[in-house]
Amino acid sequence: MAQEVFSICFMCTIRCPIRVLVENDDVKWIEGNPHVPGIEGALCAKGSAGLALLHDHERPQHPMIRTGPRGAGEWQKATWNEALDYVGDRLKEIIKQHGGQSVVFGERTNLNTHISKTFVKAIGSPNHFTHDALCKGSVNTAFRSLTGFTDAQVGVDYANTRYIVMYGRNIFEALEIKPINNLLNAMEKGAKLIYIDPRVSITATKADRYLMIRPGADLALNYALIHTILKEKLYDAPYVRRWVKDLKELQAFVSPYTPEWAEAECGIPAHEIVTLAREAAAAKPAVVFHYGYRGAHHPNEIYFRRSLIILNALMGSIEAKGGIFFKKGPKAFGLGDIRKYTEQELPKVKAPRFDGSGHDKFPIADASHGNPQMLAHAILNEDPYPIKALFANRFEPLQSIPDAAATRKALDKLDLIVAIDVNFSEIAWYADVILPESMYLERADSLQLVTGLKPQIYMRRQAVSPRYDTRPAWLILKQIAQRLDLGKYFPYETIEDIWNFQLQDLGVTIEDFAAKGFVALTDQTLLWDREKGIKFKTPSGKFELVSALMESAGFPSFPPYTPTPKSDNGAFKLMVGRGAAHTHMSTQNNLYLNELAPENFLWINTGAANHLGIKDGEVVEVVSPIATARIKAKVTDFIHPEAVFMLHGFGKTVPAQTRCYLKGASDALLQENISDRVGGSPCLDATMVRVRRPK
Ligand SMILES: Nc1nc2c(c(=O)[nH]1)N[C@H]1C(S)=C(S)[C@@H](COP(=O)(O)OP(=O)(O)OC[C@H]3O[C@@H](n4cnc5c(=O)[nH]c(N)nc54)[C@H](O)[C@@H]3O)O[C@H]1N2
Ligand SMILES: Nc1nc2c(c(=O)[nH]1)N[C@H]1C(S)=C(S)[C@@H](COP(=O)(O)OP(=O)(O)OC[C@H]3O[C@@H](n4cnc5c(=O)[nH]c(N)nc54)[C@H](O)[C@@H]3O)O[C@H]1N2
Ligand code: SF4
Ligand SMILES: [Mo]
Repeated sequence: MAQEVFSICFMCTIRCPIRVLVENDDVKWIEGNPHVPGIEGALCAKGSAGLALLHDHERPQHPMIRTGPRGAGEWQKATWNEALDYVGDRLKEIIKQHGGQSVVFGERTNLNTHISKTFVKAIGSPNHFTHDALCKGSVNTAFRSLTGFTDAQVGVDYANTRYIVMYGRNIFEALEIKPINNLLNAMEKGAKLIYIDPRVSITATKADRYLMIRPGADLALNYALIHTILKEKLYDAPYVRRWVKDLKELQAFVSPYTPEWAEAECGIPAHEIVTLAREAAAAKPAVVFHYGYRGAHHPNEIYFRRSLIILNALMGSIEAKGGIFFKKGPKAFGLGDIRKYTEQELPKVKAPRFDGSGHDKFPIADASHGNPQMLAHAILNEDPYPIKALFANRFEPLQSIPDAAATRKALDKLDLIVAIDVNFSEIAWYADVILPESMYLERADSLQLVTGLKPQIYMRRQAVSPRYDTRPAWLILKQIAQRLDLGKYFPYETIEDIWNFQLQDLGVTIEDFAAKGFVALTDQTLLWDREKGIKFKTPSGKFELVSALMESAGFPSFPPYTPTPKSDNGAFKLMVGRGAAHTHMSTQNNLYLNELAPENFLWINTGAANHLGIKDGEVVEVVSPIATARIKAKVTDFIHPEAVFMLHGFGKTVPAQTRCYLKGASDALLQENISDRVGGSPCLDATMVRVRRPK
């Protein structure tokens, strides 16, 4: 008889709840947790391919210590004691000679991040960073500048929306199951989806209206929308009067930005812009101008994200049913909070961060996440001090940070690189030590608090025993800390110890998760009172158009619009993104997913391709200011003539990953490392490239 285990998927960081059927310590079936509304059994292709990762012999099977030059693939198989001693000994030496700040620890935010942060503080380093700035740093700063909340504290009420506008938020490919199901239900009930992208993505094909925009010109469109909304008084007047500060300044600022002006800049006809403003206003406040994640990463990104959030405020949709809302945690319902190990008394760290986050280089970026795009600069220039060791835990600096060649060069300067990974990623292959983590079906992790209109807690339970000699990261970090005599900061032996600690203030027990895999902390939905109760966390307590946060750092809230330069003959904006079959750069070697999408292609407009003599399917060279790559062309009418597009995550160089080895091209190699210094994100869609037939 198969046994049912409720857990949490980790084929990507959306972390959908799953139900796993296990027989004889092997996984027979994975599906979405049927008890969770919005999930109800659904799983994406990547989630199903968790089975292939479990059984993959092309992943690290035991700890490994490098014996040859970095990246040469010469390894010595090690026991856990040998590998952990190796890391412990080197770390002790480095900290003694160069101080704790010389150690940088990067990870994709995960359920055990409170343990990683404890580890970094315990060794005396300020240098924990997450992927966040690379993903949505400027969204985060934009929200803080206007509302005082981070983007992570904001959600979209897809289920009840009546009108949703997405700018490169390619939700049906760069997917999240629950939001998609809720959105599809809303669309069945009549909600309208408007999609704006220089490329006809799958989401464009499902939209009620698709608008092809010039790459990088979304801000012009939004200023014209705001212009129209203010001029025609289409906004939610009582809401705006009550909550929105500095409307007059906004009005004066947008007055020159007419729909006709925007048409010339962004290519969307003026009458379409006016229609969009009027249609959205007719559905208010159940309207969403989606603030997005990744589409449209350009140097003006902070102002683009701000303009999107401002459109929501004008529609009165912030804290409205069918709009966007501030997520509520257990405290909002008068309950205790989930505990974290970072709450304990930890050594005080005086050194500034290595990346200038929240400091000189990115004064208003969120320093609790950092700015990983500064990694190569900090190492190569010893700015602000020498960096000697890097931990990459569930993070891939060689593919997730622009200008991979610079990153690789910087890594050569380090004394120690430790990779904690489930794959032979580029960084694992370049590391000194690989500490293989058990994959998610083989391990349990810290609990997940999902805040929202109804907060819930989810549990990742171990479904089967590890196939190979691997361990969970929460144990690996404790065992390294013990070798540095810092074990006292990790007061647990088992996952149950961690769970009991996390739950102690909540009146919930481990047993409560048995029936459905999660615990709902309330059955109430909480939206704040739109007349009296919205608790903006800005100095004024209002939605601040002129932002105290930005102005205090010397950044204007409304600088004049800078036009996007016209691409000349043969130069294109390189846009990147995700497809439904892969997670970033983690899954290209997965047996099932590799079959679905074995390589990436360069989308190029038919007219532009004809002009350059490029044929569909032919291998072309993409030349950026810093690198050249070869990739097959996909010649299509479905992309703007000023842009080319490729999927992120290909062009891998690790021979141990035989299925994806040298397939397609790596975007990180081609992208220049330019940042939006106000918002904090690198501009991943802003590199200009030329395309040519190979000589
Ligand atoms: N299958 C899958 N799903 C995922 C993930 C995954 O790895 N795989 N990752 C998750 C994560 S971490 C994230 S951040 C989200 C990302 O979710 P999205 O941000 O929706 O995803 P991207 O694939 O980056 O989509 C970028 C889109 O922006 C468009 N774009 C580029 N430049 C411009 C521009 O100037 N203007 C406009 N309007 N559009 C532009 C591109 O053509 C592309 O279609 O997806 C999440 N879901
Ligand atoms: N050039 C370029 N850079 C980008 C992007 C882009 O489109 N182009 N997108 C940006 C975005 S939106 C994001 S969110 C980030 C994502 O950046 P990353 O977080 O670096 O990417 P992921 O693919 O999510 O996974 C990183 C690593 O985690 C490993 N991994 C997977 N599962 C586990 C596990 O259970 N345990 C451990 N220890 N390791 C595991 C994978 O093998 C991989 O090496 O990249 C950003 N950077
Ligand atoms: S979106 Fe797919 S891969 Fe990501 S957590 Fe959900 S089921 Fe897993
Ligand atoms: Mo992301």
